Amino acid sequence: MHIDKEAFKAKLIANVRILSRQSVETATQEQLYEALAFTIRDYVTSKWLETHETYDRTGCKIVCYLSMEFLMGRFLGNAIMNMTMFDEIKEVIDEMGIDYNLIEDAERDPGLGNGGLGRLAACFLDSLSTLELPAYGCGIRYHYGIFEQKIVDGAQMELPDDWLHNGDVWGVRRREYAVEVKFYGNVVREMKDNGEYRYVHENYQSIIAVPYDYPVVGYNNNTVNTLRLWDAEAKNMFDLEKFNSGDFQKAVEEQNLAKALTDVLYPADEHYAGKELRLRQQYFFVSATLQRVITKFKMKFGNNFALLPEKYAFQLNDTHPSIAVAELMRILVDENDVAWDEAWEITKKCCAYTNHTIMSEALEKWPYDLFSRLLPRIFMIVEEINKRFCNMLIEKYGHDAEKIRRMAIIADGQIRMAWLAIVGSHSVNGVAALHTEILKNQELKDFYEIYPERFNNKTNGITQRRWLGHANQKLAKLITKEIGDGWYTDLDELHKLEPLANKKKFREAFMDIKRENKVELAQYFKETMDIDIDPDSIFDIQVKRLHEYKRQLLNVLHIMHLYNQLKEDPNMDMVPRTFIFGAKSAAGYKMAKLIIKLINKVADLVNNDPSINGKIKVVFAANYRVSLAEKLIPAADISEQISTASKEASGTGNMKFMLNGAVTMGTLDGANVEIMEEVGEDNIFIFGMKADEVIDQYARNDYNPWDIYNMDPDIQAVLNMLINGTLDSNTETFKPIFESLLNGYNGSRADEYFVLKDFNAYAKAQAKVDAVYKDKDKWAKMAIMNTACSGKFSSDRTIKEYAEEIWGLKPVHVEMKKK
Ligand code: KVW
Repeated sequence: MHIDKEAFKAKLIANVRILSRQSVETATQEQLYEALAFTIRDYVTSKWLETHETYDRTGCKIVCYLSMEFLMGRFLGNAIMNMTMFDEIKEVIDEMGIDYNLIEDAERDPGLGNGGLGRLAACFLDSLSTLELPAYGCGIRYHYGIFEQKIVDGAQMELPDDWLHNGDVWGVRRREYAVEVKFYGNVVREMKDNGEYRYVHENYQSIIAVPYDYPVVGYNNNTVNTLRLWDAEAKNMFDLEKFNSGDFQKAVEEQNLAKALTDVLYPADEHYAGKELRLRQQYFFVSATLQRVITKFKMKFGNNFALLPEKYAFQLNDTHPSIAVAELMRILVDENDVAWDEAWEITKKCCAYTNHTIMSEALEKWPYDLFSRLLPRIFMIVEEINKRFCNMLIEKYGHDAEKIRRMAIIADGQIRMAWLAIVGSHSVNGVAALHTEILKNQELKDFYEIYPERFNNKTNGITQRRWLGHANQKLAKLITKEIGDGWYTDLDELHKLEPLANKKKFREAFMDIKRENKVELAQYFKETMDIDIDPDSIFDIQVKRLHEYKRQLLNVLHIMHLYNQLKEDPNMDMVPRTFIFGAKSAAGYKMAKLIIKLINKVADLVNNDPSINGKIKVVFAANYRVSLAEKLIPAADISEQISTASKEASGTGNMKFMLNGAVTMGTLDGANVEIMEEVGEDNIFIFGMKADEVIDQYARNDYNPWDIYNMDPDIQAVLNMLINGTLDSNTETFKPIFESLLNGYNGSRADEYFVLKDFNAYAKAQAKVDAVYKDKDKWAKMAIMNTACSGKFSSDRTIKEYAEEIWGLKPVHVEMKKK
């Protein structure tokens, strides 16, 4: 988009003055950021208004992506890139003597999510806007995002993430769309005029849901969709009646209650804890979203609810918003007098559910009493859904009591949210081909048997705009120079790089950029951690949430093994390697925290031992988050994707690394399987057990890791380091890790994730990396092939599949009216 540079400059100067009472010369980076963001927001707003005017005028179908998490990353740079204003803005900023990068860095990184699931939601929104698909992201405006991680004496410390501290430039409070959400109380039955019953919720507590809208700018088009995040406010602060009647104290108390609701994101990834506040958050944003949608629907289309599935689709991001199934039934049946059967058909047509994990500890199962107390009417509706579903099962299977107990939505005093989501949706999808097969054949077999037509796969993707265009501007420029800029909206264009892998000049240019990115990262580590790393070493990176199944432990045990080898033979022939980790652990996940400590203690040992000649370095990059990922990933040579096969549903970090020319070291798990299909076996390092072997091994239950420990002196030496004082003078510190690997810990199986079973295969694959890297040409070809073959993993491809196969959603072109 072309801008009038002089007009832009004037607006920017005015905004610095209005917002901060400063001049460009005296303003801080934060103040300059705020002023620039406001200036850009003005351009965004014109398109935003036009987009919604178009949606209203055409009455088009809209998808609502319901998610507890949106890990958006910084807005400013992304908005500027997607508006294709970057070059001009950069020029203006340079002319004004301001360092553009410092301004971008002054933006707080809004961490309203834990990891892959929240980031996927953000990539999807970017693709929806770029593909001109009408969409809302619907979620919660947490006042505190994922905690800020500090490392103190090797251990993780959590600090609050006060992301709203400097204000909220991108959020627009929409007081006029506030809705009431009701909790607790009781339900009474009333006779309607026609002799039927109506159920009425009484004696409830109210919270007001107020939406804040954030713009989601499409790439090089006029579409600006909305991320709508709901905030909680107290009812009596709202309507001032109670206030005037003197109940000030009560109003303030209520305000505190309301505030608690949206105060903080639950920082546990793939872990269900059964906390009431979490269920309150879920119902709060789901109810607010659906109430608002139905109000809007009625304004546009009247009470013909049979039309609802043609106008709205609700995608449930995991089971977290699955209460939507019951809430939509409540709104239709109780509030709009739609008959149950009709409402049920409408609900199923509107809702679709995405499953992201088979990890049993992540399954949401709410205790009956908690659920019925908090949401008495919703509970009744779930009971009715369950009754009808079980009757259907009895009709189909006779009295196969075991099967019906397994499949019932309510059983063992719990409400199984995944079952509710499946029964109440027309689509159930997994997030990678392997994952979907495991769902169909194992975890959700019973449901696949009755509803085969509902099951489908949607392999995850990532947006190339943020993960290449913004994160790796040098590589983006080189690629555009060679093959044009079509890849911004059609990532398969990258295949045109394949023949260039055979051109020496291109290989050099490609690897020069990789080296520059490594130098920049080395500088960052020098500045922030005062650590020296060698840009000519292999950058081997594992960044993701800390989870036992993701096996950061396998990586660090292998580093300890390399260290032992170097101690024995300091002249061992190996390419120097820098192992980089980034990972947050849930605050209460003891084993994960201990693994973080282990990585840091190994780093202390290895980095401070001159006898190994700097051959290996270990860096734990604290506070891993989207903005740090944007620095790390472009500098990677090796991408560690080493989860126990069958456990990682998809992974999306794997795709970001591949796009940036890193080679995957991985198991055949999640989307790694499809990455190998795309890039070819020769351009990836695959090792270890396969998913079916893992599943069979669990079933046989005859694995004894002691056999490995006793037979393998290398593994024995490494494990002994955990308990012999090498790493920590307190020999008890890492004992739980030793225990969990050999005997099982806290009721888990011994080496539940097959770290020892896969160790040798991993070490061998890592030795192969070393050998291949020595051949510079060969490595460059592999790296280029990874970028060239990453087209499939664009979230544009994923979103097209959702739009066509699940939502029946068509693009709506937005045209700017001539001023
Ligand atoms: C609770 C999750 C936050 C709170 C998942 S599965 C479950 C959760 C649960 C998050 N996150 C991850 O989703 C990603 C996106 O589909 C997958 O790539 C990843 O494999 C999966 O672990």
